[in-house]
Amino acid sequence: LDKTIETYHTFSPSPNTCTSFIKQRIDAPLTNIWPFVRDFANPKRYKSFIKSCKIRAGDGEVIGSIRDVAIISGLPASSSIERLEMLDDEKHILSFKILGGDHRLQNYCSVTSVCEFEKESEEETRSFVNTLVKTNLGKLEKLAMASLKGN
Ligand code: A8S
Repeated sequence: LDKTIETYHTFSPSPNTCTSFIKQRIDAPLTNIWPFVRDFANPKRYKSFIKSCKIRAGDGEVIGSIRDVAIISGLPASSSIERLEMLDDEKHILSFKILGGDHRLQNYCSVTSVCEFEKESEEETRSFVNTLVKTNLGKLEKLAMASLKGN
């Protein structure tokens, strides 16, 4: 993970540009996440602000593919032209650059990567104990209800 971040999410600072980095934890296997991220032709599947998208060059998988994205109203933008820079199904990285369009971002480059985490042992311990205690409490409820009817 750290290596991926260092290699693909770090940029040498150029003057007058800024960078940002966001992490999102998703409690689902990588196989349920990566298909959405890798689908350069259909960004609308998980991006909320997109109205529509058309592939203008390439097939959406070959590097250099270009998409025309239409943005929903209410934002200071109406369109974006984006070029696929990297699509790595082994490392699970997708990257694109904005070539143009009607918006205020200049020189924008996006890198999205997906990586799987070990379930933390604290979480595993908690969920193990919770299963046992919930089973016991379920039995306690049944006992109490039976005793209620018996009275
Ligand atoms: C992405 C990330 C961004 C997309 C932005 C930041 C954009 O599509 C929207 C509004 C804008 O003003 C710029 O991964 C632009 O898509 C929703 C049109 C590029």
